[in-house]
Amino acid sequence: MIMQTETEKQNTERSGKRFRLIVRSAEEAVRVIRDKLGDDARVLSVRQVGGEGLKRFISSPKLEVIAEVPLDNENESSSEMQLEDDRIVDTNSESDQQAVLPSKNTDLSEDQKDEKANHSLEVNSESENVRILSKAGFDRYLLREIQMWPTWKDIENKPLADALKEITIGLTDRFRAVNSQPVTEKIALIGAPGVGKTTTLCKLLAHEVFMNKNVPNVLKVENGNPNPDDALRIFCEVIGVTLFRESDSLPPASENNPLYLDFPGLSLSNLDDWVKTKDVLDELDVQTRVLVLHGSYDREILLRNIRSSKHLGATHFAITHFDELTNSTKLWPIIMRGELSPFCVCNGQNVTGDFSTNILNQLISRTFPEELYARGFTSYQRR
Ligand SMILES: Nc1nc2c(ncn2[C@@H]2O[C@H](COP(=O)(O)OP(=O)(O)OP(=O)(O)O)[C@@H](O)[C@H]2O)c(=O)[nH]1
Ligand SMILES: [Mg+2]
Repeated sequence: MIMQTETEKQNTERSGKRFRLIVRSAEEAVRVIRDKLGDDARVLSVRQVGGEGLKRFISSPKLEVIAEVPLDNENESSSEMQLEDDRIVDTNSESDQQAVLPSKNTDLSEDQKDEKANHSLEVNSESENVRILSKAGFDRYLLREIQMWPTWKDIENKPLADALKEITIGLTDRFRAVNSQPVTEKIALIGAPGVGKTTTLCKLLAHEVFMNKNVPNVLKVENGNPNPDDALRIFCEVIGVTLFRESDSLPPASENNPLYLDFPGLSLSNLDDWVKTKDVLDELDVQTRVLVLHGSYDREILLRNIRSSKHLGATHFAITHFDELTNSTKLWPIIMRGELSPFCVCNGQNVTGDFSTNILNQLISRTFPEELYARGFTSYQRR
């Protein structure tokens, strides 16, 4: 990592001994300079250096730092350090950290202060997996949660392929630990306007009719708000399902005659609507209250939806527009809070398909981009 160049050697006599460091981040530079060159070393320049050829596309630039140690402060370990550092250069070839080097007086955390200089390699490989994941678009909240797992210390030092595997196992275990409430024969789809409630309902109906060979019924609830039903009405006609607008004439719901309820959108800015909906659901004795979440909404909005849904006693969640997500990582931390049980994931506009109740599979298959698996695989081949 630290190499003395010819030019730098020539400058030695004049002002001190100069070193060139190729590091991945500002933090690493500060640590290496302090640990290996001493407190009096001073930074002369910082420059970003990129990867070569194809590597440019998968690795981000490193930082090249020129530091100088005053002559009287030079210690004998500098030459020993050289051998060791050559090894580090060989091992660490990629980085995505782009930071500006802080001054050598930058405050270091207690952890950093305790680190031994020779430990920097482990620390770098630890952050390498994190960097690769964040660069691949991994949700930062999920990343933070994973870093708090008791197994993280193991995972962070593993080769990428093994780390991905361990993360998958960790996520699967946690997903399975999430409380899963049973689905009853009356199922209401509720949520904010336009999130895909009616589309999801149609998908569920088609599944009931064609796959489960059941005879479902539908109740369209107005609840004081208009709930246009053209598409739903036509769809019900096409698949032979009866659409009710009043609850009085409803046949009793049973396992083979489940009742699905379609509600108008509930505004996040009007909690009263959510509370009123709870009364309707209670009155109709609907136990399964599925909050429909638009998968493309950002974390804060999704959490707000979940909070609002508490006012109507939501039990499950369905995620729509899953097809529009670049990956599923944003959803993991929300799901792992365990406030609602998983119901289904919707993957498109096709009302006779594009949905799955195997949420775990859906989430896992969209957690890591292909590119990461490919990289993990390459790291195996190199071993
Ligand atoms: N890409 C994609 N589009 C979807 C998905 N689910 C629903 N949509 C589309 O989202 C739009 C709104 O869907 P609706 O089912 O009418 O939504 P809603 O929640 O019933 O809307 P309101 O009843 O008006 O509150 C439609 O254009 C659907 O085709 C999905 O999983 N993926
Ligand atoms: Mg609707």
